[in-house]
Amino acid sequence: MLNLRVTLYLPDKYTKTSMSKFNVTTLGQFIIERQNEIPVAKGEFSRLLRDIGIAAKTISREVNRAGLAEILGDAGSENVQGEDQKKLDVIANNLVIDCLTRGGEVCAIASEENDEMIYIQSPVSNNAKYVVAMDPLDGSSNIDVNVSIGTIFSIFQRVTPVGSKPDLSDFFQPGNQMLAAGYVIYGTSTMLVYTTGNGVNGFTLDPSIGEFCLSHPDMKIPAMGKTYSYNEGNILSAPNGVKEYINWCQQVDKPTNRPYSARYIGSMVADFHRNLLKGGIFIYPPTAKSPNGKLRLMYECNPMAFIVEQAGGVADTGNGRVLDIVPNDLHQRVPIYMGSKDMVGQLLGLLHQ
Ligand code: AHM
Ligand code: MG
Repeated sequence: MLNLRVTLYLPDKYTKTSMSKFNVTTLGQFIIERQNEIPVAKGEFSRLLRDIGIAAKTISREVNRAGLAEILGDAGSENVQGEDQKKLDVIANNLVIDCLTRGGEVCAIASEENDEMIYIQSPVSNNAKYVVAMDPLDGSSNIDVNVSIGTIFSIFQRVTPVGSKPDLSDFFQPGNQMLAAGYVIYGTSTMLVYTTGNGVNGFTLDPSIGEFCLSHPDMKIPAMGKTYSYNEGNILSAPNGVKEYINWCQQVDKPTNRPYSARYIGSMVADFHRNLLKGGIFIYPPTAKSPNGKLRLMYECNPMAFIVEQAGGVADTGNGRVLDIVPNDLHQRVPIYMGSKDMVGQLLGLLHQ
């Protein structure tokens, strides 16, 4: 295995000794070190991950200067689901599409912001082996109020022959066929977390060198946590099992003698990230308004399900494993219960009784 490291030497004024050494592993170095774990064309796949990292850095820059650049607010258009598109949604979408198009490793993209599959029509991309499903800016209701938002992505190997025109069959693969998935959280710092099926690793953007640096190697979600992330405004139309579980969370008959805490940001990436680090459960069941749940399978639930499973957690629709669903629509919605293994297990037990 290659062992590439950037060694930064800081001048005297930053250090007690004359020279101090900081070893960091950048995302680019890590991808190359780990590319042998990928069973498919390694160099191309590494370049694709690198392109996503570049798009993430660019979106991070736009998110950070959003207020200054007057790009907050509505773009004046709607996406396929009839939701207002925020200006930053549109900017982020264009940035990722542009980055992946130029990179040449992807033949088609599915995005929350586009009704149809985006076919990248160029001789180079036609020969590409991968497709990407993404939510360029998740948690968009939080954009205008300076609360954490994120980008979510998943990568599949196409099933149509290389060189031919890609079609929806390339996307309608169950999540268990995913090659990689990840998210970027634009929070107090910007982090990129991803998996290729060999554990989960997190990288924090160091603005001083403009690189994602490995900060959270081999992330594992605790089997139990003390927080639940659920929009309790929907409790009246929730399945009985969810009502019972939330009621149980609020009781004090636990080893800690106190109820669990409710933590719901309204940005799934941010809620998921906290639960991944601290333990917890994220719940988005069917509601009166969204009888199939609100969150989209291909670019919201599947990538998070892959990550949480790789970290030792569980992701279920209440009717089975998220990753086993064969999609039939790019914007298909599913209920989701995911997070710490024991918490999700308890909720599923109540749903099935
Ligand atoms: P979005 O992709 O349009 O931002 O919608 C997805 C978001 C999730 O990030 C979040 O968990 C959920 O919608 C919040 O929905 P609600 O306000 O119904 O609780
Ligand atoms: Mg979203």
